[in-house]
Amino acid sequence: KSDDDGQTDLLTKTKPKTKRPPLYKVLLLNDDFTPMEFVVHVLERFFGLNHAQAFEIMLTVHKKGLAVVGVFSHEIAETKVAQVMDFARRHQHPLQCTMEKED
Ligand code: TYC
Repeated sequence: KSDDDGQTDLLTKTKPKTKRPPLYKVLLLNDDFTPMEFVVHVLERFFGLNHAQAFEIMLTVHKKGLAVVGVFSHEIAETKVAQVMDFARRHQHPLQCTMEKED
């Protein structure tokens, strides 16, 4: 073999480390005041969910206290959180949205 460098499989090889950027979960938190229809609208508008998917996730947040609404790169997750927080604030709803690094 012409490309044999003399190394054998018994010797340590350096792993080609092509490491992927970390992903972030975007979480929606429950509260007692934000109207359910507003949350459904947020999920349709900023997360591209259809009405049925949006309603289902809204109900999960309402019942469990929070839910993951999507997983994104750091930059996209930050943008989603900012868009939701700004939209909620402008409509004077206390809806909270946050992000968390995926394990
Ligand atoms: N708990 C709210 C209500 O009963 C509805 C709600 C759902 C609020 C999801 C926030 O992230 C949320 N009106």
